[in-house]
Amino acid sequence: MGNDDEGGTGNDTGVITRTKPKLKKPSLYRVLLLNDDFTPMEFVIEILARFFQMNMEQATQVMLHVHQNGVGECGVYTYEVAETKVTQVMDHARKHQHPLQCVMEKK
Ligand code: TYC
Repeated sequence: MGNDDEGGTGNDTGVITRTKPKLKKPSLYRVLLLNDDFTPMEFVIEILARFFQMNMEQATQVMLHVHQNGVGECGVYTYEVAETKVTQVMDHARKHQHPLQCVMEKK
């Protein structure tokens, strides 16, 4: 009884009638920006617009949140996308010699 390959109807007919694919949802990761005393506000706004598709108003709000609270969320992504965002931000910041830090954390 209770064939795992049957659908969720509870009718144990022995007929395989899966309607619900057993797909695991991917884990999600927050990409966070950390405050520092040196990276210019305009540079952070530009990063948020360029790599996180924010408009100027959103980018300014998030930048100010990080400036005032020490940390803030840029977006939530699957592992590889989050990792790519972190790398893009860190590479861009280093290229311009700013100490900006970007990290990811599991939700
Ligand atoms: N604190 C910075 C300044 O006063 C601005 C800043 C905001 C830096 C957000 C980093 O993630 C950051 N110039």
